Amino acid sequence: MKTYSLKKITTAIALALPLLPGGIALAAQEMNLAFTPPLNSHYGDAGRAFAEEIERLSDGEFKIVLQPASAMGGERDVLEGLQIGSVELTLTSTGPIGNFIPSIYALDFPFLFRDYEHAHAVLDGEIGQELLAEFESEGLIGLAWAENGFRHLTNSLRPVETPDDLRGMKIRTMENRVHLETFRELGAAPAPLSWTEVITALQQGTIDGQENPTPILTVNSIWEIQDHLTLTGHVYSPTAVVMSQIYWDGLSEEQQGWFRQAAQAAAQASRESVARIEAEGVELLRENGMQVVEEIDYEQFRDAVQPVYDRFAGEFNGDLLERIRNTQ
Ligand code: EAX
Repeated sequence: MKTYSLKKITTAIALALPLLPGGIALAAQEMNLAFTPPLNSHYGDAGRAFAEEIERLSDGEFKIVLQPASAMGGERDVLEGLQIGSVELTLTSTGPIGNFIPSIYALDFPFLFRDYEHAHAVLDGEIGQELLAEFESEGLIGLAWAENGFRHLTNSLRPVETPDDLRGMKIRTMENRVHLETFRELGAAPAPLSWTEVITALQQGTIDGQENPTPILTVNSIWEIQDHLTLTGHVYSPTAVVMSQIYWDGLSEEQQGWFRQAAQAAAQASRESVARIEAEGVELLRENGMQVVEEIDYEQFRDAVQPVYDRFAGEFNGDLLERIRNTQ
């Protein structure tokens, strides 16, 4: 006889109860939405938009509990949590996703996206939907592409204008093979670390620098532990809105439609938030004492990372990289 995990039984009951005759008002089905940045961030804005939209569409049948600031662990831990059903939903960068779904690494190649319009055209188009569909092979449901932003480099040693300035610098990267190789090719000494360990590692000097979009730099007051900012824009960082397949399978088709719609609202809110924060972000970082290198020798950086394309394009679906480049 087929056995059902307690988690599956309680989920089934919780989802079936509102259907009871006599319209007994029952407690909303609570679901956690975990992410690493704090609540007052572009991720918090996305999470709030998601929560409001799902409660509106479900007429209060579902209640989203926001779990910011790595309350449920780093991005990789949380993705594993979704796979076993200990977490329902997450907003995560693509940092650790390639380890689960290798084709997602295509989004992590350096200097691949020209600007935000290009990134949105790719992610909102055929390619973005194809990649979201691949999540299911890992017990995850890719609902939508929200935004983290173009990543820039910070460090506590010296201004970085050329790859030579990076030589030997201990740079934290996300737990991502393409990012690791990118900084190795740029001459740095990259160290893959979960975001949950970065601030302490910078404070203790075990790493000299890190790279993140402006909204992550400002919300974490990075000027307190980093002196130099270089606007490299070396990688576009999307944020995936992901649900545990265990919970997804317990939803009706109508309810699944609500979660997709709420994920779209989260994506839109995050893009608006990133644009708003970026409008004043660099000035805020400068006002707080960071030395800012606005212009890099782009060709030098682009040439230095060419081996990453040569090495990985074969492994991570090189055609996809071509299709991304050709997307208008
Ligand atoms: O998703 O780990 C990172 O640097 C990410 O940009 C951060 O966790 C937000």
